[in-house]
Amino acid sequence: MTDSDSKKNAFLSEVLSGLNQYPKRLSSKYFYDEKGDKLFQKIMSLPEYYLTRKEFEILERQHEAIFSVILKVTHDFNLVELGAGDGLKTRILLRYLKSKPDVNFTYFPVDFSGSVLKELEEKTLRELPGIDIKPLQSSYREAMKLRPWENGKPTLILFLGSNIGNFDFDEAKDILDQIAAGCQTHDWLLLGIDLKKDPEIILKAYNDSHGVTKEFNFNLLDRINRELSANFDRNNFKHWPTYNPITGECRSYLVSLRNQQVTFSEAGKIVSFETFEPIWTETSRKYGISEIQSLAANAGFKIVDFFNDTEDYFTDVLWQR
Ligand code: AVI
Repeated sequence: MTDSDSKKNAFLSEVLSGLNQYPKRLSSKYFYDEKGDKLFQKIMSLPEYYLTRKEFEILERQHEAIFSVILKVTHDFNLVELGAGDGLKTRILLRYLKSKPDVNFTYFPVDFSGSVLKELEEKTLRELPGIDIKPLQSSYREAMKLRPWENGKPTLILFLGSNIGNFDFDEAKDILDQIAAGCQTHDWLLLGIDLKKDPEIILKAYNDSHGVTKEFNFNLLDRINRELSANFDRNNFKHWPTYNPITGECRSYLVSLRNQQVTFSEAGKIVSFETFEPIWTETSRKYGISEIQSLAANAGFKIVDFFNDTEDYFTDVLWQR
């Protein structure tokens, strides 16, 4: 079996098992095909999607303060980025590090999407020629198991962009445990977390006026149709984001507007939907400070400092093992 066959089989079995669950659920990791990557880039530049803008502000204004902690200890380290995406924000850090002649580092961007990684490598090398960059196409978990960066040097792991928010609470704890297990004592983790705030601001970020987030959600159905020979009709579903201020979970659903059956012709399977039955497609969790403190303690990290934007919408919190 080729690599692409086994990826397709894994996709099919995850989709079918999710759609046979109650409530029906699809993993948001499958949002990111070529079209999904482009839509997410568009989302990041939307006025309502404050997350990227706020994290940009933090890194732009506070990168020296963040690195002063690390450069006090070492001038020769690994910079690992989990879920690197387009790497645009990280280039602020790379530019700064490259401007310091006495600093030596290797950049290991990790991402699930091969096309995104390729673009990131090209752009980084175009803008910052000579950077030592070693991309790794992998999930976070696999990367933390493989750890190709392990060379005895101290490591700073970047896990930015509120990517941790896309995991359920227990999964997030599990990932942080795995990150901790793959760290040496004194290694650092810079974790980008979206903070709890006015629910209206949060909800608008996931229900933008241009309908890009809606399109991003629907693209999952298109992708399943394309890659798994299914026949979802997007006109029969509604994009429905919600925010729960107690759990901090912003969830996206696709709600079936009628009693219907969807056929997976190649696999010979049929999935039935009742009228108004939802598919839960994404969680984007927001955290409070005390929740962040308990996440750190749980995984065995000390909090070094919180680096927030001026409105306290978002934090890049620096932890040390
Ligand atoms: C990638 N991730 C942090 C984004 C988020 O905010 O949860 C994905 C996203 N989903 C809808 N809009 C953006």
